[in-house]
Amino acid sequence: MHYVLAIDIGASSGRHIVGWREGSGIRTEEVYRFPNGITEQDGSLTWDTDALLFHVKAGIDKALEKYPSIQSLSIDTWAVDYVLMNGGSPVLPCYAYRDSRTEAVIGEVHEKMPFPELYRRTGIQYQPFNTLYQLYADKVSGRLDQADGFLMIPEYLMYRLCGAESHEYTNATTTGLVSAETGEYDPGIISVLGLPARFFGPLRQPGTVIGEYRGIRVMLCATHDTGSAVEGIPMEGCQPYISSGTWSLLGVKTERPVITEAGRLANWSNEGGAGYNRYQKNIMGMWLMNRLRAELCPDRPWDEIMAEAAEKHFDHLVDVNDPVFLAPESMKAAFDSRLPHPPRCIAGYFRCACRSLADGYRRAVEEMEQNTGRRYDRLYIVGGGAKNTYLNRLTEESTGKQVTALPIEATALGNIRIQLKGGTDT
Ligand code: LFR
Repeated sequence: MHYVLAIDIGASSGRHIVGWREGSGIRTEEVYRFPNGITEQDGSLTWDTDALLFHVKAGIDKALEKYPSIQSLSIDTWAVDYVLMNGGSPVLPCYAYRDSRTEAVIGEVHEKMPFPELYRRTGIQYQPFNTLYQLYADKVSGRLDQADGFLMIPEYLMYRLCGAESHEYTNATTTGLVSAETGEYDPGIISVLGLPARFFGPLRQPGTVIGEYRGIRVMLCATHDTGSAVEGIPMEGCQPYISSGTWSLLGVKTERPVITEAGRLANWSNEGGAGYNRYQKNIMGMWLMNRLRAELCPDRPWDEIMAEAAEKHFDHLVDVNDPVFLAPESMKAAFDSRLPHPPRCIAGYFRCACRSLADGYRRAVEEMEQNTGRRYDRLYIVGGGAKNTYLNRLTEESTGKQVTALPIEATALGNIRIQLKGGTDT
């Protein structure tokens, strides 16, 4: 049997899932799961890369105990964040994208290259945390002077397993530095921003084998988790999807990037997929509800919270993509600051979050249809958020699309699927 191991790490947890073909489908078994989260260090938000590496290795040990003949493994994580490298060693800390250090430099970046020009070249949405702003902040602080390169988080973890430094295409697109035309780093942007050219080598495609760890081939999947998630959706044709986790990524596969003025103004992104373009929008997602729950009712089961939310009478909405929700100290206070009056009970906040999300999905679907010039009748929802039946119902009502909610580990499945297709060697 051809067994492969997907290591899928999200902002709040990671998992090791073994996969293999059976009949015409793919079978999977989760063998290891571990927590992840942002760590506060000297007033900054960071990732604990040592803890991640520890769990990556512990999970591989576990997987090998049960499946000693695993042939390949691959790691995907959230996008945009990276580890600076110097002579093969990390230059820490590894900042988390919700840290606010980029705020001070965004204006300067846009003075050097205005956002419309960045968008024309890359097709990548504006997010204050995009890698180009983070690298520029490192340049301004002098941190880049201590580094000879950078690796995105999954690349860093795989480097620590097999010793090969590689740069993978799907995740690279989220840096905001990759040309939509060539699919390689855009030297024009890099030189205008004064970033070191030596940091930006050629990109490798998902499916490339880069090395070996304990006899297992280390292969690149779509190392951006959303890239793997889209590959993991069992979809007929090209229908819209929402990959619903910490973020809700709503989009559709297209052959080529769609770069228009309307798309730029509504902040649509063109991110790399496993052989196609992902025309996609970031919507704040389960983050809103996860933070509300952690703050207001950490011990209450989700189904109870949602059942109560569905019955309340609080119908005000917020704009879920308002930056106030990105990293607030109190999520409740963030909602209060955007509502005419606070909900009278805790469930009211969750009702407001769900209805506002569904409304955000509606607007995004309308924009997507306008910008691509196509109409769609279905909407696939995958990932942990697909379990929220109340939100699924609201989404179906607000978008008018037939919702197919698949509470599957689409990201791990996509990671596995790419590995099973077989690898090309570097
Ligand atoms: C989802 C995701 C999104 C990206 C965000 C930050 O996990 O990868 O696609 O915009 O995290 O990296």
